[in-house]
Amino acid sequence: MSKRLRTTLALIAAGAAAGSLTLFMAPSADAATTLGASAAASGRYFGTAVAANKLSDSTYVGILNREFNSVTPENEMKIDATEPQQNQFTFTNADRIVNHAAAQGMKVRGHTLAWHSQQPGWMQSMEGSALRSAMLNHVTRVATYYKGKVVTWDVVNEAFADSGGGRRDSNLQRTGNDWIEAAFRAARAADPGAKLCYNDYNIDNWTWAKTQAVYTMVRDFKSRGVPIDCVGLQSHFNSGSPYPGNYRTTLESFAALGVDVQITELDIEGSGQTQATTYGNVVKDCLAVARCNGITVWGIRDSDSWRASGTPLLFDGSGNKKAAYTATLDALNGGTTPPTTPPTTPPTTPPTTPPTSPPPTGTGCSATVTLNSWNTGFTATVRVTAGATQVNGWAVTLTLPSGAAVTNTWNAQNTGTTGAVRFANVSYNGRISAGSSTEFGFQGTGTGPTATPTCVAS
Ligand code: G2I
Repeated sequence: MSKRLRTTLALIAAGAAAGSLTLFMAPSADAATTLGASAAASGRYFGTAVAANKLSDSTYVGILNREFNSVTPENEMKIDATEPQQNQFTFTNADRIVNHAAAQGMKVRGHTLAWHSQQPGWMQSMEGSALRSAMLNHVTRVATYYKGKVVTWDVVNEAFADSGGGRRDSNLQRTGNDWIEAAFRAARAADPGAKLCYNDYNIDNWTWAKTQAVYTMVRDFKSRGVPIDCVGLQSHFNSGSPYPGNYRTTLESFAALGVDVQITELDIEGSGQTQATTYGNVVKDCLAVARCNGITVWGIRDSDSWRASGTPLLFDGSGNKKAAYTATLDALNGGTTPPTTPPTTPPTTPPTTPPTSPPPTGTGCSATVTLNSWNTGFTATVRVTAGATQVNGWAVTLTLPSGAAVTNTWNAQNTGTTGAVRFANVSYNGRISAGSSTEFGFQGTGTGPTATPTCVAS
């Protein structure tokens, strides 16, 4: 080999190595590819409600362990579950969730210590000072049992009326207006290390009387030194209670009182891109507020939801990621989804850049492939270009040689991994204006595709 050729090859190899370095240096590959790790990259958590009786469902647990780093027992820490008979406490089901979370390194949100609903029969029939004592005893006993294990408690849940800006009538409210602060003081005394939240629904819209009433209470608590650390916005959205355009204002306003804000029971009824866009907006609003430090969705698959018919969650009934999932993940990652896994074997041959399809003509779209190959695998960068009119969605089909297989894809969703593999746009890159381009990529084993790709626009 001539010296000149050797030098040229060395330079190309260096360039290839440098090219692959950007992949290796992609900020913590995991941080970009799961909800929990992506949220953790900005110091937040991403959680879900969990039902103890589903911990034997392998699909459910697989998604739980992969995607989430916080859990809220959906029903197992409620008063009827933990104190079914007065002064007889049962933590079996709650412990199953807490132990699972501990084994997986997940945080636990405790839900909930004092609530007008899901009271055991003995409590429902109590009133006055006997009820006040029983409630404080419950708060103390449960918070003490979980001391050091529950990071954040929903101390009081849903204490405000839906309209009118006042308290909800309940047996607890009738023990005296100070029942809420009494519950917070008891929780602080029992577990001084836990964050203490007031949690409610329909406090998302800043202009609503209920939101203002909770805001006024929190401001009063802070001014008088009542121990409160956070406000939980349940954020159950549907057509009757839609995501409000002033949601970020609400988060900012509560945070400005000196408390954290958490989105505690998020679900959004709907489907497709409309639902996905709303999920993305909720996440962006939280990320825009420094003290919005975590988001919990109220279940994993649509079929796990208390509103299953409204398909309000991030995974479908089979456990597949929905468009809402992608929009949520993208928003957590600041709008883009970088490559998921760097190549495990560094490139050993120079990259080739053969355009494999003609430049755009007329309507529709076209695609070109750039391959970066090594002896056992390749990465492919595919450039999708719109023709003379805007494209609103696209799908590129590439045929892989025999023996080759796609191992991961970024900025597109693939169908199939061998032979003719179809790559469709994801939520944020379907629209390409006339003559413009977008890129996606994938990694594979074996030899990369050399046949001309086809691109279909929609
Ligand atoms: O209603 C949605 C949520 C509103 N905010 C407070 C949350 O605690 C509440 O969660 C829901 C659970 O998702 C449901 O699973 O709370 C409901 C009432 O506590 C839960 O429903 C109950 C049913 O009413 C019971 O009949 C059933 O035994 O779930 C129980 C366990 O499956």
